[in-house]
Amino acid sequence: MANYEQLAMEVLKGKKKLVIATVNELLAAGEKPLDIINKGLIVGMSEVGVLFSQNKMFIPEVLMSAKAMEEGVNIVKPLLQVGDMQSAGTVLLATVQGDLHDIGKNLVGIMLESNGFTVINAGKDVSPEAIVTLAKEHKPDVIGMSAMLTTTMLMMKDTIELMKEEGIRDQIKVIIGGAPVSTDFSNEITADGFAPDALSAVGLCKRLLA
Ligand code: B12
Repeated sequence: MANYEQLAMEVLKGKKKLVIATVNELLAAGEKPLDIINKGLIVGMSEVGVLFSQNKMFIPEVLMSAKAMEEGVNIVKPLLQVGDMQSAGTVLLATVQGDLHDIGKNLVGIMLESNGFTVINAGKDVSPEAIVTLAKEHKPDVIGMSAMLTTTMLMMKDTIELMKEEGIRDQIKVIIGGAPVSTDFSNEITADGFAPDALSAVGLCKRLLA
């Protein structure tokens, strides 16, 4: 019988095919899609983070884990979506310029979508200019920026400054997330809020749009 520990271990070891098989087994056994993400896939990826910081795992292995995680997420993602429910709001998500980390940001997107938000995922390495252009085009209620590097988190500030210059800051809430950022940093750069994980990101968006 497949279980969550096994799934986490398969993500950690970057075993794409096994992850796919285990996710399917868990679904067949009636496990909830959200639990598969939170109790299995994320647990494995968090352990990757720990081992990577201790130099016990290296980039090629991390990429294999990331790929395995993505395959698992791709299976459960369609099952999370809420059909024709009226949109709770539109969120434009982007990983900031210079930053290629997108796993966490994509999870935030999935969680928002499964809670009725419309998500425009602008991808990774997105410049302040590109974010502002997309914002003018799609008129989102919220812009969510992700950064995982201490060197790229300042791009969030640049983006907010550009939004002010272009006159769109007042109409759009800005939230931030990612390992190096915090509520203090959010206040410092005059964002509207920080959330430490995908689930709290949903709560934050709901509060800001209430
Ligand atoms: C996977 C990974 C990679 C992968 C990324 C693959 C991908 N497609 O994303 C690869 C191998 C490409 C990579 C590359 C690099 N990485 Co890297 N990477 C990681 C690692 C191990 C895991 C990140 C991850 O996916 N975590 C799992 C997800 C689920 O968690 P999360 O990202 O934190 O997201 C959650 C929250 O933060 C929040 N959240 C995230 N975004 C947002 C956005 C909003 C709006 C909100 C509200 C919330 C929110 O919700 C998410 C879900 O709950 C971290 C270690 C760590 N401890 O984080 C290092 C880490 C981030 N990387 C690091 C480094 C140094 C690098 C490299 C420079 C390495 C190198 N020498 O080349 C490059 C940089 C590449 C670049 N230009 O971006 C450092 C950063 C150090 C620093 N302080 O700046 C870390 C912390 C590792 C370490 N301890 O040294 N990396």
